Amino acid sequence: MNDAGKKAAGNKDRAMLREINFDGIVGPSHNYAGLSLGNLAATRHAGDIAFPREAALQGIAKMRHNMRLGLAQGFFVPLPRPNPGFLADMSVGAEDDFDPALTAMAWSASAMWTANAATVSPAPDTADGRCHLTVANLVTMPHRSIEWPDTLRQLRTAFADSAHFAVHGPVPPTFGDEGAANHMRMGPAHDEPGVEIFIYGRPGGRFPARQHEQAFRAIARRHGLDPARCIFAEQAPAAIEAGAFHNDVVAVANEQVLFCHEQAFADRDALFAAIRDKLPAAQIVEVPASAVSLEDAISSYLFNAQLVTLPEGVQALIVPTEAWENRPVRAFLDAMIQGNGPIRKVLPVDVRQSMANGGGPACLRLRMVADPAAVDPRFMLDEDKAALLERVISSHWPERIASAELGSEALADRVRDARAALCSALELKELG
Ligand code: SUG
Repeated sequence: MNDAGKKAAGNKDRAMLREINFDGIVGPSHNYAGLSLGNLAATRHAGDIAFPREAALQGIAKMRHNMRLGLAQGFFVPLPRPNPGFLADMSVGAEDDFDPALTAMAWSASAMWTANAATVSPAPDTADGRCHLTVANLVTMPHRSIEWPDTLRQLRTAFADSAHFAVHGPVPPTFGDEGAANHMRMGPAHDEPGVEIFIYGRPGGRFPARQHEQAFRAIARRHGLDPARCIFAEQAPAAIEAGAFHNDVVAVANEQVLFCHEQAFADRDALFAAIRDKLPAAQIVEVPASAVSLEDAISSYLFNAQLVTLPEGVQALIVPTEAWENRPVRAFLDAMIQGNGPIRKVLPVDVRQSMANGGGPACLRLRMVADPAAVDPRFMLDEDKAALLERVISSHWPERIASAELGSEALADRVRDARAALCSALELKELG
C-alpha cells in the first residue's frame, strides 16, 4: 500500500485510538549501583540494599491504580540479566577477571524505565498513518547502552502488526538518544494530529547532556512528521546541572496542557510562543521557582508525573508520594486543585524503590497512542493478568539484593529463573 493508501486506512482506524501506557516490570536484578552520573537520587542511594520483589509489586500496584481509573495499561518484561553478551564483550567473569563496575552494568534492571525505551509518534502525526517508534540508543550511560537490542526485539513483538506500527532501529550512536523521556506531544486530543516537542541538551556542563538535537531531528524525519508540527527546543543547562537528566524531570504534557517548571527550558518564551502558534488552545501551567525551587522539583519528582485524561474528560496528575510529601510542592498542588486550571486531580502513587534510582511514575511508562486491539495481547494488562504477575513476582523475585552480591553465580541463576518464569507465565518464550 502506498503512503496515501496507508494514511486513508489509518484515518479510518483513528476512532479506535487511545492512549496506552506500557510500564516496565521491575526486573529481578533491581539494585542500587550508582551508575548514572547526573542522576542525583541514583548517586545518593549507591550501595543501598535494594528490594526487587517490593519494587516490582509497587510497579504492579501503580498499573492497577491507573487501570482502575479507566486507563488502558500495557507492560514490558525485564530484559535478560546479567547481560551475557556484555560480560563476554568486556571479558569480565567471576574470578581474576572480575570487575565490579562492569558487572553492575551487566546486572542493571534499568530497562524498567520504559520512557527511555523509544520515541513514539502516533499514527495521526505521521506521513504513512502508522504509529512509528524508534528504539533509543541510550549511549550516554554504558549500563543503558546495552538495552536497545533486547528492547527492540520486545517492541517488534508487541507491535508486530505492520499495518499499524513501524518499529525502527536506533539512530547512530554518535548521537545520543534517550527516547520519550525528552519528547512531549500536545494536541486537541490523543487521536488527532499533534504537535511533537523534542527537548535536547547541549554538552559542556557538570553532568552529561544525554539527548542530542540531531538524534531527534533524524527521528522526526524517519517518522515522517510534518516539520510544521515539530518543535525542537533546548533544555535549560541549569536544569541539567540541578539533576534533571531528562526533560521529564521538569516537564510533562498531555493533550492541550503543558505542566512545567519555570526553569525547565533554555528559552521558555520562544518555546511557549512556538507551542501557542501551532496549538492556539494550549494551556501552560508553569510552576514558578518562587513557589517550588528547581531543587525541590527534582528531589520530589513533581514533574515526573503521569498527566492523563480520565474517562470523564478531566486531567489528573499521578505523582510520586515523595511529591505529595514535599511541603512547597504540596502547597502548590493544593492551590492548583482549588483553582480553576486544567489539572483537576492529583493522585499519589508509591514507587519508592524505583524513585531511589531516579525513576518516578513517568519514567516507568512508555506512552503510546494506538488501538489496543492492534497490540499483541500478551503485553496488555487486565486484573487477572496483574494477579498472575503478582504471583510470579512474589514467588520468584529476590527479596533483597546488596551491591556486593552482584556477580554471584547463585544470584544470577535466581534472576534468570525468575525472568524465565515470567516469560513462561505470559507465553512470551520467544523473548527468553
Ligand atoms: O537512566 N537510573 C535511570 C533512571 C531513568 C529515569 N527515566 C526517566 N527520567 N525517564 C537513569 O539514570 C540508575 C541505575 C543504577 O545506578 O544502578 C539508573 O539507571
